Amino acid sequence: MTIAPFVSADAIRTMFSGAMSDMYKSEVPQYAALSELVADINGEALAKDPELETRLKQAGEFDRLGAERHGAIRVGRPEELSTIRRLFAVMGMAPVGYYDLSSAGVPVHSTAFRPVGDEALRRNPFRIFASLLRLDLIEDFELRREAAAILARRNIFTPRCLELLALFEGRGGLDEAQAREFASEAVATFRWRNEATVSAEVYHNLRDAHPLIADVVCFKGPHINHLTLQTLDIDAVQLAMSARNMNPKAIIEGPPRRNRAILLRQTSFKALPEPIVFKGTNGSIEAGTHAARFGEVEQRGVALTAKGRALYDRLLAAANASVRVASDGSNSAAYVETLRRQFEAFPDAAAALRDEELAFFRYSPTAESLRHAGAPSLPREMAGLAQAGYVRIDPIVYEDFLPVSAAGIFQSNLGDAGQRNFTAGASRKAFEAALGSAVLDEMELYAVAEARSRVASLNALGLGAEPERQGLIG
Ligand code: OOG
Ligand code: NI
Repeated sequence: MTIAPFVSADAIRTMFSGAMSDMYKSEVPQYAALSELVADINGEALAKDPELETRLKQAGEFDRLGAERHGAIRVGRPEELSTIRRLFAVMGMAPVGYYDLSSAGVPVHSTAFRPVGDEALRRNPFRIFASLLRLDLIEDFELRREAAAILARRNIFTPRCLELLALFEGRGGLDEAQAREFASEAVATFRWRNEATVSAEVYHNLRDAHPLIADVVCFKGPHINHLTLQTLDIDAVQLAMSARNMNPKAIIEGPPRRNRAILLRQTSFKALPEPIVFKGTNGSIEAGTHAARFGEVEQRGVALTAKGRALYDRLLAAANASVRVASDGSNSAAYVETLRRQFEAFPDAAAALRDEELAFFRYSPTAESLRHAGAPSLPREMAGLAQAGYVRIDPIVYEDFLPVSAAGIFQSNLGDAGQRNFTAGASRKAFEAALGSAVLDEMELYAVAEARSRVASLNALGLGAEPERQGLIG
């Protein structure tokens, strides 16, 4: 008997993200329309800037411009989250970062499942933002008990999905046919089902406690609530969505438009009301609607160091304190202007971002310098090499999410009724206990990626490692 070889985690991730994309485009036609709009705008951006195509090709981005960069799900029980962790492990996605959304009035805490290695990220950076409902934040004891009882009755995974998961864990891999089947069984967990598992009355009671609670508790599974495309010009997408009556969010979340993009900018069209049916009495049904699902676009920039991030957080908080964005978008121009002014304090040139240690960069030897590897004429250390053009310095892309942005995205999809105050605060330990593992520290991942690239560059040039950086590389 011959044994078929295992498929790589990167390949399974790509099967999964492709299947999710097909499913979501057919479930939410306005998302398919957004994807065409984004393709047009990306085409225009490429036509305007002849060097952009070369840069994207160098970064391995060009061929997958139209592919999704992330999606988001919300689960209800700790056991659901831990199985989700195992599921994404098959696809080479590990939990990175802890996001407390309760301080922004959303009763969940979250992580991002994503690839972590440079190579895996280059192959397919698809991520899933995964939130766990915090029933402990429902004040009404009876309602909390009822929500927990409803959630306890459901099983969000297909039996075959669990079987293949066990097979993977037992044998350490899946062959091609198993991998394809696994991807499609995994996607089934996240499909839309229009039947609520509860009556209209229970739904509305939960909705009144918080719209997100109804979204998580009242359905058979954690439907994917959005997918996110990459755009080369997010400001153009925002304008085009308005022009086409696609009901965009009031503002683009994140930093303002800049020469040197930092972190992450995101916008979306708001969740569309969809027809659902509630359980009626004696097996009857009752018609209703539920709005949870939307489409998003993102544009990523360089990852910031702790120092850069502190500056970002301070400037963003100052802008938010001076203009509170109205959900109808009536004062968004004032907000955009305030944000722009605040961020004048954030250096907008690569050299300044580096010199002030505000952002992370990747170092690589140029083809020319490799020809001189080991030559005594080469400068001995990085600063000299960089100055003489012997190493290339590229920004390390921010691969994670932003809690303030995420809160804005949740809120614009929950309506004004989505605003609440929760005082319980972050609960990372409880989240990790539910997850069944610790979450990785994103700052450390970026610091290690930068340090490794420096050491690898020096080694390639025959210059040995920089001793003071070695401590970072485990
Ligand atoms: C997740 C919102 C967070 C993002 O892009 O920041 C998110 C959700 O609505 O479930 O996806
Ligand atoms: Ni998102």
